[in-house]
Amino acid sequence: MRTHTHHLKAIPLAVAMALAFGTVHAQSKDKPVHPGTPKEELMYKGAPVPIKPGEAPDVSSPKAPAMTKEEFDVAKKIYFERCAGCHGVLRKGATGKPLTPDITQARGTDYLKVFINYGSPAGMPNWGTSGELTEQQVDIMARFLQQPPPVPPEFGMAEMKATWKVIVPPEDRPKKKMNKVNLQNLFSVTLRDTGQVALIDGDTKQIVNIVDTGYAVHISRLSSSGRYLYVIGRDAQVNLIDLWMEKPNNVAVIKVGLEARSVDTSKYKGWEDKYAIAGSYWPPQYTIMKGDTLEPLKIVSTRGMIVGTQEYHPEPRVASIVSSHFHPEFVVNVKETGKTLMVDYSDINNLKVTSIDTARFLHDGGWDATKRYFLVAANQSHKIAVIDAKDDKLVKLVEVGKIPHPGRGANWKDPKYGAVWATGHLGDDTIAVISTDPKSKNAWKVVRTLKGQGGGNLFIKTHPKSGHLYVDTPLNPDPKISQTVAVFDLKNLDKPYQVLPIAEWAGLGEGPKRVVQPEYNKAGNEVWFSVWSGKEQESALVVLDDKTLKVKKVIKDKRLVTPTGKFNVYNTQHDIY
Ligand code: DHE
Repeated sequence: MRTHTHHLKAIPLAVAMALAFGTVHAQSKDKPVHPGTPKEELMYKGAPVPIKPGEAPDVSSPKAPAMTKEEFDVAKKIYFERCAGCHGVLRKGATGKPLTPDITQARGTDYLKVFINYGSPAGMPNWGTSGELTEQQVDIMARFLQQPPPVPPEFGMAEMKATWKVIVPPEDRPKKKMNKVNLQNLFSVTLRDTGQVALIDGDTKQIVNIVDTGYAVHISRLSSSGRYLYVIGRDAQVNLIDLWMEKPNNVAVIKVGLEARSVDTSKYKGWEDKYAIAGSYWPPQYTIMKGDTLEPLKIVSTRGMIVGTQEYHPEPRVASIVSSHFHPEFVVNVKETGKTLMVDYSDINNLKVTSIDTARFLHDGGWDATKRYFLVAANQSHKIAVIDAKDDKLVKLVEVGKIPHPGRGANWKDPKYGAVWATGHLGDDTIAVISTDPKSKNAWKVVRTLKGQGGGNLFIKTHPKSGHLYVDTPLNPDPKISQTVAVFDLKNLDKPYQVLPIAEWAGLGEGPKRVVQPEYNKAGNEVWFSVWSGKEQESALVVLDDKTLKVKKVIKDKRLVTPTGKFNVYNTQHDIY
C-alpha cells in the first residue's frame, strides 16, 4: 500500500462511524461533522495504518452477513487505511469508539449502511456523491464491521531476523569522520510521503544526501555520541544511518513490527551508543536492539491492564520513548493502558521494568531543563504526567487544556516563575506553562495560560539561547492560521504574540502549505520551519533569524517532498528544547 491517502480524505469514514455510534448532526458550516471531535483532531488521527489486507486473515461469523474473499480484501484495505488509526486495529476502540461485533451486529447492515453512507433525512451528503466510497464499498463495510476483526500477525524474533540487514558491518565502517560536514549542525528532515529523510547541512543549507527509509517515515533520533542516526517509519522499519561516511547513508535496517512511531538510544554513562529501542503500535511491543547493527535482542509485549479500571487491553500501543540520564533506563510510554515503563537495560536477560501508573492515551513529551523530569501528554485525558526519572515515580498529573500536544515541549526561565516547561494543544488555542522547579510553591502547577492563534497546534519550541517561543498551528482549519506561526517574547509574555506569514515567505504555488515543527540550529540563533504541501506540490523549508524574525533562507529542492519533522543533530542528541 504505497499510495498515500491524505489525512483529509480519511475524515469522512471516521465521521460516518461516529454518526453510527453517536448523535447525528447535519453537516453544515455551523454543525460539527464528527460530533465531539474537532476538525483539527480528525486531521491528525486519520493517517492510514500500513498493514496490508493480506497480512490479516479473513474471519467470518455465522451471526454476520456473508462476505466473499474479494469483499474481505476491499474491506480490510479500507479499514486499515481509513478507520484503524482511531478505532484500533482490533476495533476495541482507541481514541475512537469501539466497533466490535457485539455492538455492530445489534445495529444490523441497514442501519450501518445508512450512516456509513452518510445519507440522512437531515440532508447530509452521501458516500456515493462524495465519491469517497462507492455504494458497493459502503455495503461491504457495513457487513465487514459485523464480522470479528481480522487480527494481523504477531511479529517476533523470527520475523524480525528475516527483515534484518546489516548493509555495512561495523568493521567495514569508517574509523573517523570522512566528510567535511559540521555534523553537529546537520538536520535530518522527514520527507513523509516519499519515505525518505533529507540530510541538510545546517551551515551551508545544502542537501548532503537523501536517504531511503520506511513508509511514511516519522521521527529521527541520535545516538549518544551523535554518530548514528536512527529513523523510524510508520511501517515499523528502523534505518540506521552512519553520519561518519563520506556520504552518510544506511548501514543497517530492520522491521520491528507492522506499525510503529518511536525510536531512541541508550544515553546513560557507560552505555552510550550500545542499545537502540523501538516501540510498535502493532504488535503492541517494544524491541531492544544492538546500537550499531540493529540486531534484535529483546522483545517485550505491552499488552495488559488499563490504569484505573484494571481491565485487559489487547492493543496498547507504544507512544514516545526517551532515554534516561539518571539510570540505564528507557522511558516507554504505553498509550491505551496509561503506563509509563522504566525499562532497565543494564541486564536485558533479567529485565527489570518499573511500571508507573499515569493516565490513558500517553503520546508525546519531553524533559524539563534538568532532564530529571519527563513531562508526557496523556492527550485524550487532557493531562500532562510528570515522571521523576531519578526516583522512578509519578510526581503529578497536571490538568491542562484540550488534547495537549507538546512535541518535546519548550523549557525556559520565566521572569516571574523561574524554570518552566510548556505545551500547546490540538483541541484549543491555549499554551499551558508549567513550573518545573520542584522547590517552588508552584511546582508542577500551570502558572500561566497563554493564548495562541487557535487550535490545531502540534509543536512549540524555544532554545536556551533564544528569547522567543514559536507556536505552530498546522492543523487549524483556517489557512490564515495553519500557514503562519505565532511568536511570543519570553521576556514579556503579557505582550501580544506576533504572527509570521511563513508560508507566504516560502513563495510557493497552490497547496495546503501547513507550517509545521519549529526546530533550532545548534547555535540557537536560527529557527527552521517546514512548509508542508501535498505530495504532488512544491514544499519548502524556511529558515528565520531568531533575533530579527526575518527570513535568512528558503530551502527549495524538487527532492524536498512533504517535509514535516526536522531534527538538528546536536539538539536532538542532547535533548535541548
Ligand atoms: Fe507524530 C512524534 C504518533 C501524526 C509529526 N508522533 C510522535 C510521537 C508519537 C507520534 C508517538 C512521539 C515519538 C517519540 O518521541 O518517541 N503521530 C503519531 C500518531 O499516532 C499520529 C497521531 C497519527 C499517525 O497516523 O501517525 C501522528 N505526526 C503525525 C503527523 O501527521 C505529523 C504532524 C506529520 C508527519 O510527519 O507524519 C507528525 N510526530 C511528528 C513529529 C514528531 C512526532 C515531527 C517528533 C517531534 C519532535 O520534536 O520530537
